Amino acid sequence: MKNNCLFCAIIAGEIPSTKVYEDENVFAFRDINPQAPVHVLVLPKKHIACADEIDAGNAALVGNCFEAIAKIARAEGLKSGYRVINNCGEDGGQSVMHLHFHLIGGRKLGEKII
Ligand code: DGP
Repeated sequence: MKNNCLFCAIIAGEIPSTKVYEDENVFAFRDINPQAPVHVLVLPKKHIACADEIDAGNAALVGNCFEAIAKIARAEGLKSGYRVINNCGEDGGQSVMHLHFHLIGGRKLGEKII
């Protein structure tokens, strides 16, 4: 756990959240400002600041996150698809510096950057 990290505090239960999934390595909760009917943040419990810090020593946790994403998507009934987004760093628009994946779905998603 990193001091002054909002998402570490949420994982520790110090700040309330609407949890949708938890296992040994992964925590997931509903975004406070949902952009779609389903908008869940999926993150490794271990503090990794951003995608730029992924390396051979922690990459398995990213795989764990994507395993969780598939489970959550099924549990949320996202049968016809969804989008997974990661914002990295200042230019990428990341506002909370604890690696997280936005799982968004529940409606036909509009504009795509790519
Ligand atoms: P990003 O901009 O990619 O770093 O996404 C951060 C997301 O975190 C943003 O969509 C809003 C969400 N968020 C920020 N603070 C809180 C909070 O206290 N609780 C919850 N549930 N979500 C939060």
